[in-house]
Amino acid sequence: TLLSVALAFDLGASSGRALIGELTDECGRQQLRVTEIHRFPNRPVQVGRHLHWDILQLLQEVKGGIRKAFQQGYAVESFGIDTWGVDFGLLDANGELLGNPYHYRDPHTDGLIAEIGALIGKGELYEQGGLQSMPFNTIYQLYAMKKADSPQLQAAQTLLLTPDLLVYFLTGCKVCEFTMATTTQLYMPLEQVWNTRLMERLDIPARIFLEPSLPGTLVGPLADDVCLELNVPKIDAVAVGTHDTESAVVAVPAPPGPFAYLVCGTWSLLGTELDTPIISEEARELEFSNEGGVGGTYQLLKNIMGLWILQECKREWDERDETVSFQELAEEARSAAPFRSMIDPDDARFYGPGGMPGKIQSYCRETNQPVPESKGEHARCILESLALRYRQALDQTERLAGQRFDGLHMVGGGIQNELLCRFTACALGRPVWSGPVEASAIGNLLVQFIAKGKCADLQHARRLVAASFPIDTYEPLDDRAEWDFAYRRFIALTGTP
Ligand code: LFR
Repeated sequence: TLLSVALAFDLGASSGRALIGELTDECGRQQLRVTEIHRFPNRPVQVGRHLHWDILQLLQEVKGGIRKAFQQGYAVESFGIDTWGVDFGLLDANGELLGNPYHYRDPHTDGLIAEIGALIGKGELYEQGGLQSMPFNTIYQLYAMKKADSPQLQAAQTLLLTPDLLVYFLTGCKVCEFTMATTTQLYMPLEQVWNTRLMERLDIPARIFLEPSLPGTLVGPLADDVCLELNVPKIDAVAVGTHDTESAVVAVPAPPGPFAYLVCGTWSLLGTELDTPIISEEARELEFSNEGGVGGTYQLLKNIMGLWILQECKREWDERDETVSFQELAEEARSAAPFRSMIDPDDARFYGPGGMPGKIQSYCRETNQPVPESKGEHARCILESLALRYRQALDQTERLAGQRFDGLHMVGGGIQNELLCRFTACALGRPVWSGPVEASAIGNLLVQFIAKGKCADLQHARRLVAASFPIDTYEPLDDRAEWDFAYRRFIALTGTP
């Protein structure tokens, strides 16, 4: 029997998708069945000096997904939207969008980590926000606008983070979902309030921030004009764990008890789930984030540059008309020589778009290593370096949380790269359990089911994931000594054990 049907939109930095989730019960055995009904590219647009999201196109695709769900006969009861963190739109006093939202890789935040760090004090910033200072954090974006005397910021009445903005366009209801709020670096996770004093000191208007709503909050029904336009009934929007990373963590099929995970996509988020933030001296030195999660959790995690580096290489090669698929890249990496050269994936040069193969070459040249020439050598260098970085981040997570983990759960689109999963198991010397791929969309659906009382809690949700999706296990191979040796080289290169 069919217990409930929900619709999830998961928007990533390069594509978005809509998935139907059907919660079923066969003789007391509950399962979640998901079907992808819509997928679309997310193409940022450069306008003058700025890089923007095409927010109206994204809205159009979300509307298209809602229409398709009903056209295909699904009796959808609710929908939820999750996206990447930190980005936002500003509304004026009439509730209209002011300008096109900036893309988090817009260079207008260059240099602002140092500037705000000097103004406020790095220690104080960390003690209050509990976040790794990343150039894209909302705080730096708003400060960039303030420094540019942005008329938009002056006119702004309300700030809506991307998922909340899309939900607002569809329902007319304004909320600020909690997990996204905690990515701004303007929220205080220990006190659980906005950091209005910090806003004042930076001249960021406190009036634009709404009181956060917890994941699972019912936002409101689709607006009448949207129902008319799409010819669909008035289904409810649920504020899920609207930050994609937090939705993905909901879908980690871990049994009860502490576990370590890696959400693997454009970014790699590696960490563990806790009840309270850890804002210690050591956490600050290692720059770990405490992000608000679903169900009263905090996620202690490290943000690592991730498959972005490989995606950018591929984009460059495709543009040079040397088109290559991720599959082919993995094949070529497999046959390239092991441990020839390695990079620190978090070196700042890899953050911005463009020229990625050249950046890898210059990094290797500067660090007196053999310079990768072929595509396979580049890909091997990236994948091995990421695996080594994961080992380092897992060690650090264990130290901070005072836990030892038997293995690592990997979820998200990046796990389709089997070589990366295998390298990670080898680098860790521990098993990797991979799956599900569509973790964010699945977590999004599960929070909708929790909101409607169809699923009890996080533990129930994770049992459902384990019962519904295949999980692959990668065991480390017997090349331990080589990986240990490579790890020592990696530590010497990056300078932080
Ligand atoms: C992953 C993610 C990360 C966040 C980065 C930028 O998609 O949401 O958690 O740090 O994107 O928003």
